[in-house]
Order: sequence, then structure tokens, then C-alpha cells
Amino acid sequence: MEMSFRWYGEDDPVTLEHIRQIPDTRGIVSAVYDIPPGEVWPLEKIEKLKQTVEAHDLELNVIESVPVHEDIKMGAPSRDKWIENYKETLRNLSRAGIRTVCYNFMPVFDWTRSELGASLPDGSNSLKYDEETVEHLDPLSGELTLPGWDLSYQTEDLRKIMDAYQSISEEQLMENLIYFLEQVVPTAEEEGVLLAIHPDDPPWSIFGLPRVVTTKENVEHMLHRVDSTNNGITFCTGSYGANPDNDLNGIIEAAKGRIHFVHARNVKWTGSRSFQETSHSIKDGSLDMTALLQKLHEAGFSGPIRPDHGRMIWGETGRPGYGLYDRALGAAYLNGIIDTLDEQTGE
Ligand code: DNO
Repeated sequence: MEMSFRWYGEDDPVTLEHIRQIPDTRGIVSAVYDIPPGEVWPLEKIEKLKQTVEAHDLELNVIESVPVHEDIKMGAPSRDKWIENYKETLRNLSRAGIRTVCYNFMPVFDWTRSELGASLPDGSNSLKYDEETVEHLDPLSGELTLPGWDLSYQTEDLRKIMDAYQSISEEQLMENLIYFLEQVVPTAEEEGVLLAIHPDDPPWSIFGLPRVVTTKENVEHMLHRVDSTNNGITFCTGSYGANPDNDLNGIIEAAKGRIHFVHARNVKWTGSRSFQETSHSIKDGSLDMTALLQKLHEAGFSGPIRPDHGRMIWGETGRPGYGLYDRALGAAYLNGIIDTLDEQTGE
């Protein structure tokens, strides 16, 4: 597996110099951040990002994410225009040598938590999701904004979009995803790009919005409906694993050969729809990271993997979930497991 690390570009307090010092971690997961969602990413900007990464003796191996325009998710009449743009971005990424592209299909809001710095018993803090708090939250009130949310819309427009989603069922949203895939996957095939859809985080409906990348059944459905290797998934342990009902080994099995990227992190369940993020260790969280990596290894996964969110430790402050220290510990922990698995199988 290719140990990789997310980097948010020149504004990221975590620098490429820092990342280069994490043992056996050479892949960089990044994106072009100054293009409005839906617009084509110019080749020059992608090339520049790649050169910056390579100048630090690292490799830009995954793009996370190319955002999907809201009109595509909603199935609006204008979606074809945005889909054409998406294809053009994939072509430009391919020209720059990018092989893996992560994206998501979450309506309006990307990953969601109720608290960004909740204390843990060891004195560190981490991201937390409490069902009751989220139920009483109006995401447009400004009480809570999350780093992954696209807040480029005016609040009024967002309200309209949220209202429009009230008439979109999960079945319809799935059909809109399939429509999108039917259009873009042939381009991904031509260009040699592996598409890796990220699960909804958390993997259930929030704020009354439909969500579909949530369960094994839905993953199987979307993989079968557009049956191409280039139509694959990002297996995110912490997102699928936030729901204790999800059978993670079953998802790996169902998506065998179609897992193109892995996000590894642990969560501690605090209710059937509530959790807090922990260190990567199997001693701290509810997920058996060792068993999951073993399962991925057995399924033949050898692609890019990155430690996902970390806690804030040793007084570090910064982008919630994306500090340096705990993610670096995560990379080292994961590499230890992967090296052991490789040795056992003589790889
Ligand atoms: C959160 C991330 C997500 C992810 C997107 C992929 O930390 O895992 O924001 O990048 O959902 O499109």
C-alpha cells in the first residue's frame, strides 16, 4: 500500500517539509483549491501543484476531491454542462499523470460533526458527532461551520437548495449518481483515471437531506449499475464505521478490486448514531484497524492509503482533524501493520 498524507496546499500549516519526515510516507493527497465548484481545473494549475509536491521528493498520487456541482446531485436540467466540465477536469488531471480521483455525492454538506474539539480522557481533543445535538442544529444559522463545507453560496440560496432536496428521495439521488457515473466513467476509462467515491460522513441522512453512499447494499448497487473498474470507492473506515450496523468486512468483500483509495481512522461509538474520533489504535476506538487492514490486504488492495483525521495532541492547533502530529502517529501505526502483513505474505 502507498502510505499517503493529505495536504491542503500552500495555506496548510502542515508543510511538505514536515510530511517528508514521516517514515515511509511519500504520497500526497491534495487538490486545486481556488476553482469554484463545477468549473474546469486548468492543466497549468494541476501541473503547478504537482511540481510543488515533487520538488519536496514526494508524489501527488491522489486528488481529493474534485467537487461535484450541486446541480448534478439534484439532477437539475443544467447538469449536463457541469458533467462536461467534470470530464474536462478528468482529462486535465490525466494529462498531468494523476491516476486516482476521490469525490463525494453528499447533498450540500460534506462531513459533519457536532463538536470540533471535544476532550478525550488523555487530555487531547477530537471531532465528535452527537445525534441529539445535530438534530437540534440549523446548519444555516452559522452556529457551526465545518472545514469541509462549501459556504460559497449565499444563505438564501442554500435554503432554496435545501428546500428543493425535500422532494428528492434517496432512490432519486441514487439515480442522479448513476446518471453522473454513466457519463463520466467512459471518460475515466479513456483517460486511465480511477474514480473513488467517498462515503457519506456520517453514513445516514442529516438535516433532512438524502444520503446514499452509506451501506454495503448501496455500494454494491452503484458498482453493479456502472460496472467498470474505473468506477470505484474510497474505503473510509471511520465513515462507514460510524454506523455500528455497517459490516465493514462485507463492504471490502463487495467492493473487491474496486477499492482505489483508503482512509483509515478509528471512532468510538457512544450511541447507535453518535461517536467520537480517537487515535488510530485498536485499543482506543471501536474499529479493529488491524483486522480491516488484513482484510484489505487479502482483497489485494495495494493502492494509496492515508491516515484520516487525527486528534489534536501536544497543544497543536490548526485545521480540525488535520493537524500534523496525530496523523503522523497514525501513518506510523498503519505502516507497522502493513509491513507485518507484507512480511507474512512475503511481499
Ligand atoms: C473529511 C474528508 C472529506 C472528503 C470528501 C471527499 O475529512 O474525508 O471531506 O475529502 O468527502 O470528497
